[in-house]
Amino acid sequence: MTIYRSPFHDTKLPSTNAYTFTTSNPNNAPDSQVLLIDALTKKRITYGEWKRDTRRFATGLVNNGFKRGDVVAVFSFNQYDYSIVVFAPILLGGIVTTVNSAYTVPELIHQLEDSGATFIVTHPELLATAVEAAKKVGIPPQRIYLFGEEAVNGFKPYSSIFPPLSTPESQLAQPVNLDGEPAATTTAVICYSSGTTGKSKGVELTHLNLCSNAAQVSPTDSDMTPLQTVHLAVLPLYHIYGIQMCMNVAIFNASTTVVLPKFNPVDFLQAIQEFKVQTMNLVPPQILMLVKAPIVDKYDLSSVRRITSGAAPCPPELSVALVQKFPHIYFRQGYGMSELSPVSHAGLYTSPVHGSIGVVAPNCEVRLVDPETGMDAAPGQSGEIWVRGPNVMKGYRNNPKATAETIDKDGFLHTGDIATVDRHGHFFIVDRMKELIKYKGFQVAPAELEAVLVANPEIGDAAVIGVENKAEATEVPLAFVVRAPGSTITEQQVSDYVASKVANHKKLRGGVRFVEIIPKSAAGKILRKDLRALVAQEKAT
Ligand code: 4UU
Repeated sequence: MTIYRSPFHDTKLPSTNAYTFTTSNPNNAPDSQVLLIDALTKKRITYGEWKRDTRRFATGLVNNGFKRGDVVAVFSFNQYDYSIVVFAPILLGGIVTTVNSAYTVPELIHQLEDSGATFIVTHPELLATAVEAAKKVGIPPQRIYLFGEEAVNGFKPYSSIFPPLSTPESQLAQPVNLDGEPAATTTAVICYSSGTTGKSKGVELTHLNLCSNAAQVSPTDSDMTPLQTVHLAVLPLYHIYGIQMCMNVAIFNASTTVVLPKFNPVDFLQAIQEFKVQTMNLVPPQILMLVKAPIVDKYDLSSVRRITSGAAPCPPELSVALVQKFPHIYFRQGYGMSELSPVSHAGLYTSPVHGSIGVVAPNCEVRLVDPETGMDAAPGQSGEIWVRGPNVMKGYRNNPKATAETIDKDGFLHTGDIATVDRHGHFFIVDRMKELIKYKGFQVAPAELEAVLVANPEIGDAAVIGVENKAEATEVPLAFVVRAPGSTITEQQVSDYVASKVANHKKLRGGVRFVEIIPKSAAGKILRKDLRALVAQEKAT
């Protein structure tokens, strides 16, 4: 059996409370260092204020009945103080579940129910959705708090439960001691992912998972110094890529993080210029924008040193074009998965291999396995990436069956991604065998869209696959639909119907095609491969 390992030595794993790790301050940042800046309002939070307010919010939660193991749902687009709300329950040995801010009421209900959330922190713009979902799952209104400083319809800011500023530090909540084994068994974060099949599931990540992954990423970063930089958080902070890179790792390094509430090209470019941003984690469509959009030339991006792309494939032509246009930028890809906390592979900024997701992260063991035979892929051949390491999730919440289907008895997590590896250990993703579709890095689960489609009485059967949209450097979902007998539903009506039921990123941007029958295996499984082959064949002719 061939196991691929990192070119880096294993690193010491910080088996402790994730708050304790995140604030361990290896760079000796002073409390006066600016940790967070709101790109739009320019409000700032220093390192000292961040630690104090995170503990004040934790204290307020306890005063309102929060107990170890309880779950806080954070339902908001990016806020500069988002990490305060995330780390307060974590320091108490509680759990945070971060929710996609585009979610509709039913999508939010599913996550609240499945995670067992009993508190919600949301944004005034999303309050109506939060209140409706909370009512359905029985979360009382006095446990719904807001970002910002204003009360809205009787709902108060989360800071309203802080103890007074004069409270001595000794009376604020302390991080619970999870040193050793408890760090490996205590869940800190539950993020939602469809994994390799089916609908969205709760990925339970422990304190050890989070701390380990931050420590694992460090060596791949540190071929460049300094680690303390001005970092831009434009990725959604509810996604694991944002949770780890824009909060956990950024705070650990005491980087000044400029937070953008939502991505749009003008605010993004303005923030880079104004705050002299040096490092950014992005997704491929944002790289495409930097390369292609004429508006980019109006801004001074000379401060930028390092860009990582992840969450979806970045074609080599795109990253080559980026570094040709901006010769002062070092580029690499990272690869990961929510279930891997998330990073198992990362490139090295100073020796880029375009098109590669990088080398294996320290403390990870990787296999490439032929999905047909279950044996090692032959040298030079592609195989499914299997990963074992301290960053592999605890499991899917309330779902031992799905957990057992994803993590095998030897502890390897089967990613559903197909890759090759060159003789220097650079991995290249060549295909995806799982159902998942990535729209601009956001997850779209075909099974979920199929369930929405067949719930419509005008639709007899349906299947969804991802198709490439090169112009936007992304995949988009395409639906194959069998009309119910007698139905005359149109493509537009199907699209509009789906759009009315799901979050924006799940819309059928790849279109709708009517067919007579959905190809299925003898066991009734949709043969997505056949549908993909059909699209590929049409493209070729
Ligand atoms: C081709 O997308 C993520 C996590 C991404 C991430 C995080 C930190 C990347 C780099 C980094 O430094 O998680 P999920 O769970 O939303 O989606 C996981 C799936 C993978 O299984 C794979 O199919 O997203 C796809 N993916 C990629 N595909 C992730 N990164 C890449 C990549 N190239 N670089």
